[in-house]
Amino acid sequence: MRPVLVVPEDLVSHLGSHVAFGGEPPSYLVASSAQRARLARRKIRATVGDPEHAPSYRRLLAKGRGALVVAAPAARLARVVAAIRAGVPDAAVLVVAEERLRGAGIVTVSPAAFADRVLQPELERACARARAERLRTHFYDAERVLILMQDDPDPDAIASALALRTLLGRNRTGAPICTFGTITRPENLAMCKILEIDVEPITTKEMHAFDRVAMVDVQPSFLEERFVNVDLVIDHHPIEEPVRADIRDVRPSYGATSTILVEYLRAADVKISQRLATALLYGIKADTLGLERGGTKADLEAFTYLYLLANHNALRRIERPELSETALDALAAGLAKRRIVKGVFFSHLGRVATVDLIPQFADFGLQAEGVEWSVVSGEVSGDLHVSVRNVGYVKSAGDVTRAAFGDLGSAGGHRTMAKAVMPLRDLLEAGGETRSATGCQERIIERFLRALGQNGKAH
Ligand SMILES: [Mn+2]
Repeated sequence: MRPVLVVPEDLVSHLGSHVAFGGEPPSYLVASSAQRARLARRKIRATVGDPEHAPSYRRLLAKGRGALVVAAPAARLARVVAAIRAGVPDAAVLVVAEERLRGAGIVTVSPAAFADRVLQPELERACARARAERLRTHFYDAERVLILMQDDPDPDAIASALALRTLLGRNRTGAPICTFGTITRPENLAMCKILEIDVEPITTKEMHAFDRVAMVDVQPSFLEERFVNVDLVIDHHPIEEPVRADIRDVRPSYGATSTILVEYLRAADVKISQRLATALLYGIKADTLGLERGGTKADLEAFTYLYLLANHNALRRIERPELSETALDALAAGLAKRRIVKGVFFSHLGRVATVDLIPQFADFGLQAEGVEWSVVSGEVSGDLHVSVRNVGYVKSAGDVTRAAFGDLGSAGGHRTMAKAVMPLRDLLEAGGETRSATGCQERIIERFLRALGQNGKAH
């Protein structure tokens, strides 16, 4: 059904035939036939009638119940709405006015909301476009651009680097993605492998072969190396030392650097491939723990946009690495030795080949019936690694883990995930036990439950 706009002529001339609702241009209710003729010349449909007269609306909506959009001067508004209510009591009415109008079936939208919801986002897009242009111009004539990340690049950094390279319209040769360190976490290695992203190691010496340097998800002061000139820094970490770079875009309120890059790409109308979308989505997911930590409206919007473009199969493969036969055996043994005490799933895996099995099994432990916490441990070259997970509505995992193991080594984390690493011998000696797997499990249970009690009850 065609919506009807009830508006004084000045607004009609502004809206004209440019507005459409659900693809259908509206018709107008105007006061005189001269007005209607003027509109007709511009191919705008209009009906003549008195907007303060109820029968006008009965005639207008005789063939069906269309919606009415009312934008009358404040002085006449109450009379117009009263006439509408008398003429077509059940019609949907949208009023454009500063003040909210009371009444059944009446929705008010203010001109301020128009500025807020329509103009503001477009204004931001215009600014982002200008920034993107400036950035691209700065790198335009460079032969080789170095895209630099932190020493153990995480998914947000890797995705941001790939996005920057795309924004600059370059390839691996023209803008390699580099780190002074190396990628260590298995998920991050899986990300690079599955999405075919080449991260290259670099030395300070090799750095001089580049004529431009860009940093993503890191700032010059976070790295040990000293830089003569940095061209660009895009990051979301808090600024500790003034950022020295020709172009700086640091937004500590953002959950991920990937979100900033998505804004650039969208503003510059750069096509985001499925591979890039998958990387960026994973970057935001990893840095915000699936939007649970530090995620803002901007992150949510970028996330929603990428979600439709990403390859979710690839994402699953990155997040859930394949398990080898050895890993399955270790998990089977861990399951057999599990202890569930006071809603906490405990399992000590003993010696494990790779450390990533421990957090993976900790995630799994949380699925046990009636369990709110999962504490999984394992030994890797003399160190005891403990991974802690919880359901989210209980005490902070970071706090409890620190209280339980902080005196023996590094321990901490976030609300739902935490980890601790300590020399195995220290744990056993602190309890006066001999070196045995059972002793280790018992020590962990005892320490963890004590810390949980001190730190408040579950719920
Ligand atoms: Mn980040």
